[in-house]
Amino acid sequence: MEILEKLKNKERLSYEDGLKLYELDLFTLGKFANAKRRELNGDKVYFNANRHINPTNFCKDVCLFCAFSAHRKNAKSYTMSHDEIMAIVDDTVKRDTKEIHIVSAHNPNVSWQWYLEIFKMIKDKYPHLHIKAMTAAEVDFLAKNNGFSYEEILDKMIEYGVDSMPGGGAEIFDEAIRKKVCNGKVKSDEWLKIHSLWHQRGRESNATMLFGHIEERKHRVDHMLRLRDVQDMAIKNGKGGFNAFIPLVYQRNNNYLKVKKFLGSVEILKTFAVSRLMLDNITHIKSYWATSTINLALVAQEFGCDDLDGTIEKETIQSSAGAASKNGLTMKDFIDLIKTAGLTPVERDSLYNELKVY
Ligand code: V47
Repeated sequence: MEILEKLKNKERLSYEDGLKLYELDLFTLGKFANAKRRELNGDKVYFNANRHINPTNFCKDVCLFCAFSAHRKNAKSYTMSHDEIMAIVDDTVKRDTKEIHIVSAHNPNVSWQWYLEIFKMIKDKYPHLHIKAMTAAEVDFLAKNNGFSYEEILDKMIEYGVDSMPGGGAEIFDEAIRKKVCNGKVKSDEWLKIHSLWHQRGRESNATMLFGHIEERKHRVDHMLRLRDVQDMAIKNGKGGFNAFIPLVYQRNNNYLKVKKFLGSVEILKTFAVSRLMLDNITHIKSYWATSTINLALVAQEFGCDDLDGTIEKETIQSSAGAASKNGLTMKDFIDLIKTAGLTPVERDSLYNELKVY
């Protein structure tokens, strides 16, 4: 079979190959994905000590899959004061948190300074904390809402202390599906352009894909290939790039998306494995435990993934839609679970420098 030959020869895979990968049985596919994972990351499972903060849920956009933003089903809108945000940071640093992951809704009632001064305030007090903040959807919103170019917003982010960008807002790049699930939000080519501009500034970011809703396999493969092209460009330029690809499993509660058929574990694992093989130029594939459950996230470590994300402490976006991630996990949980799975726990920083191998 031609696809098996290509896998054995470690050839770069095309769109058609991506679809053929899905046709393989899970164990054949998993064997190749695991081999690639071991070639890149050995038997290490990465995680970090992080804290998620979502400063506001008031959003001008209505994404049908979202249960986090304030809308009819979740009428309670909030916007934190900077003091409230700082109190969370003051508390979390006591537990030796290394990364603050900040994602907000697109709130037209606050200024661009309100968004960006959060980062400056944290950096001034805790210069050692890594700030992973501003999805490309937020960059697009701040730019369009305030008459700035993407370049101007990205430069301001650097000035105010953002270290790296999270992968949110990518959803699914196929324009027809995107229009159905999140019409009005940052467009696919804009999302890709924003990350590319960030990479040109020598900076690193992540990339997500929301799957298991109304998209099909072909849309997932297309999504991966658009990211692979952007990463090729970063590598060619010798600057910045994507650290990790994060396939987010769609959570079904409290939102407006009418999904008839939900994915089973086999299709979820296949998607992790396909992404490991298609994205030959992105070193890490994260099975984000909040959306895949910690149990499947651990199994996924044998199917191409090498990262679980972090302790999180408090999670709002996915848990609003039904995920069991509200209160995070402890470092001890991670270490014990990874060891029990027969793999090597590695605490990393946000850019995948190894801090401690257990
Ligand atoms: O883009 C919204 C997703 C994302 C649902 O970069 C949902 O390290 C599942 O991007 N079911 C934001 N997902 C979170 C995000 C992220 C998470 C963890 C790590 C990183 C990283 C980034 O949350 C959004 C959207 O795709 N989301 N609603 C839902 N119902």
